[in-house]
Amino acid sequence: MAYETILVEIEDGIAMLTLNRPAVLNALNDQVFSELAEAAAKIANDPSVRVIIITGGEKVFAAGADIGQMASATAVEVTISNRPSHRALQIIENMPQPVIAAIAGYALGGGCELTLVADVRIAADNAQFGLPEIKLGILPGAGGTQRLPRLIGAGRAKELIFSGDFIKAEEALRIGLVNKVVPADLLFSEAKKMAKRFADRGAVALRMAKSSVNEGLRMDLEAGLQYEHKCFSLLFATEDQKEGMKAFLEKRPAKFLGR
Ligand code: CO8
Repeated sequence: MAYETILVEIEDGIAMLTLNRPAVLNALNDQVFSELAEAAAKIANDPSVRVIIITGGEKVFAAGADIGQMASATAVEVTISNRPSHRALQIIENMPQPVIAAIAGYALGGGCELTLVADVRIAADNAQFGLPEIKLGILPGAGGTQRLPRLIGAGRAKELIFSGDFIKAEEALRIGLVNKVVPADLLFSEAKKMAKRFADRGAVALRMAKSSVNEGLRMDLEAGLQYEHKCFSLLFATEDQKEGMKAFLEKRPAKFLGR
């Protein structure tokens, strides 16, 4: 399928999803969310893709949901039009492969919320984050009031949500909103370097590790530990586990086949 608002490139097992509405700073409308959902669902089922990078390109990640589309919406329309965004974010969050968000420039509102469904966030030193919805008389309704407190704690999340203020990349790093800040011109090479590091690991163990963390966060500790133990035990049925441990004992790099 040809997409109009996103670009999809797959190379060496790494899929790059790029938001592509530069004239409106990659504002996220229903079409973007629908195309993201479609592309992500396809990639999730593609065993040749080991890692996904989501970006908005070199200048901006995304300045939020499309205010033009939302401005005159009724509550009923929003209930319905919310579906593409929620569907897209849910699909991306549940992709079996690791997802890295590579963020340059503004990541605001729904743009910031999109970064929250990635597993890892790398920010360019020119990145700015914020949830300015409160200044529009709404709230961060694409997971911002739920995923952000789980990531950085309720106090810091509430400060961002209540003020609508923007924070710079270094502050985002300090509060744990991003994993890493890199010079802007190195953003994509650093994201690809990290993607390659993940891709070199055993694919089944990677998927199980992601599932163990994500599912565990939805459970209480006891249930999470049991889930982790099931994932751990299951990996002993893989060739990769045999190879990984054999390679260690033979003092050579492991060659994982993803099975
Ligand atoms: N929606 C639509 N258009 C936008 C958006 C947006 N979120 N952001 C920027 N644009 C457009 C501008 O209107 C402008 O268009 P034009 O050239 O035709 O006038 C163009 O992009 C460039 O923007 P600016 O001229 O404003 O650029 P500046 O560099 O001066 O300012 C800012 C950049 C600070 C990012 C500024 O554009 C801004 O404040 N944007 C809005 C940020 C915002 O409030 N985001 C939150 C939106 S609400 C939201 O995300 C809710 C998510 C939850 C709901 C999910 C369900 C759908």
